[in-house]
This record gives sequence, structure tokens and C-alpha cells, in this order.
Amino acid sequence: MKKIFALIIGAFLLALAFSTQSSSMLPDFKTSNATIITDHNQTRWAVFIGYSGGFTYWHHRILQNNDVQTLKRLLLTHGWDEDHIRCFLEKDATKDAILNTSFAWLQGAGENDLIVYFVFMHGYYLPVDLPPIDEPDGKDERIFPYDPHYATWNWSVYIVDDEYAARFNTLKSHNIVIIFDTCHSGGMIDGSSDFGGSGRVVLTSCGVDEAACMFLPRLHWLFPYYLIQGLRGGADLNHDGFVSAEEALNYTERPVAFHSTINNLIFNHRLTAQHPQLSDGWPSVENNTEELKLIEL
Ligand SMILES: [Ca+2]
Ligand SMILES: [Ca+2]
Ligand SMILES: [Ca+2]
Ligand SMILES: [Ca+2]
Repeated sequence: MKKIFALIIGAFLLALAFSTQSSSMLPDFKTSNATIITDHNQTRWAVFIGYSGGFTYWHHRILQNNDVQTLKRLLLTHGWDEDHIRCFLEKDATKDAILNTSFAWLQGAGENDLIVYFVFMHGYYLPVDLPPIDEPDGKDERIFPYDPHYATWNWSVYIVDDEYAARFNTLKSHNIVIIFDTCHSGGMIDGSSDFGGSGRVVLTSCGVDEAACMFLPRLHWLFPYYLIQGLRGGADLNHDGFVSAEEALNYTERPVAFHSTINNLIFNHRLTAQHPQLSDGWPSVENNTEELKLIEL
């Protein structure tokens, strides 16, 4: 009897999810006619980091690849040049490439340049707060890069948030947007030695104790799906013709919480949700009321 009841509830929620997805679909703003922000002193840079876990996680990889390629196309039609976009995906997403190669390349960005840095990885936490001691819950967060000696994640090879975040302090740009789609990604901005800082806006797909969901009906991960819809124009809440990084996060909050609730009820039988998080340090941590324009519509 319980099983029948659960099936009925599941079917109802599934139907609700699909109907809401349809109604929440935004018009696909035509990017080919987009005008470009004409600040000749600013070059736009982008980095994509992604490892989906190898062959066993082929479904993760399909969705992640769709996220990356869609976002890359969107940037290419909004002022980014192909030679200012670098991708470190799957076998290229080694610890060395992430910590050294990607940041060596970004040393070319000047202080007025705009950098958008995406991370699509498996994320978790450590049982301890490694020096520097910076975490409110006593645990640093970590991500798992590709290891050529393993077919999937090697749990002993990881990058701790403190070490990763410190690399951003080597960059000259005062206009940096960092976007994490990883489980526990809220933990990337909860410590005092984490990614938050002046001249930066950090967007995370979920809270520190939350998992990031897939969005199978759309062949995307959930947070990137709504991020893309927002960057295409849906997030321009003040109708000034720009989507700021802050607006983009704001746009994702409600649909991501809603659809993750449905997803977790159906697949995990738990009433939990995914809540995107923002660290707004732009223009500075002390005065962050202005918004960092990311996309001109
Ligand atoms: Ca620490
Ligand atoms: Ca930390
Ligand atoms: Ca942290
Ligand atoms: Ca701001």
C-alpha cells in the first residue's frame, strides 16, 4: 500500500515538474544580434574546469558537456573571443592544470579585464580545517580533479578551497566572476580564506551542506540550466539591458530550489533542496552595492 501511495505521489510530482519546466522556459533570446559592450580597455577572459568522473559517469559527462558548450557559445556571442577562452575538461582537468596552467594563462589579464571562471566538478569537504584555520564549521571544502592513474576520482588527490582560492589573489583583474557547480559548493565561500574577496562575485550552485542536482529532462545540470536561461536575458531584473553576475544568481534561486525539491523527493525520498549562494565582493567587500555587468543583451 505504501509503495502504491509513493508511486502515485511520485507520478504527480513528476507531472508537476514537467509542467512547471514548460511554463518556466524562457524565450530563447537570439544572441546573434547581441550588441557587444564597447569598452575597448576591457578584454574578456573565460576558463572552464570540468571533470565528470570518467566512463562510469557517462551521464554526468553528457550533461556537463552540454552545460560547457552552451555557456561557451553564449560567451562567444557576447564579446569573448575564442582565443580568450580556455577549457580544461575531463583528462585535461588535472590538479596541475587547474592550479598552475589555468592561472599562468590568466596572468595576461589586466586589472580592468573581465574574467569568468567556471568549475564543474565533484565537491566534498574535509573532516578538518587545514591551516589557515578559516572555516566556521571546522571543515575545509575540496574538489576532485582527474588523475591519470585512476579511471574515476582518486579520493586521495584533491584541491582544498584555501589553496585554490589563493591562486585568485595572484591575478590583476578587479572584475572576476567565479561560478561553482559542485556539491557542497556553498563551502567555497564560507571560510575567511575561501574564494570571496574584493573585485569578485562568486556564484555557487548549492549550500555548504547540500548536493547539486541534475536536470535530466533538459540534459543539463540544474543550476547551470537556470544560469544559462538567466544570462540569455531572463535575469535582467532591472531592465537595463545587462545581466549582472549578481542578477544571474538571484534568477536561479527559486527555480533551482523548486526543481531540486522535486528531484530529491522522487530519487532520494527526502525533502531537501538546493539553494544557490552568492558572495558579492564587487566593487569591493566594503561597498558592494554596484553590480558587475557580465552580459550585454
Ligand atoms: Ca582552512
Ligand atoms: Ca577554507
Ligand atoms: Ca570553505
Ligand atoms: Ca555588487
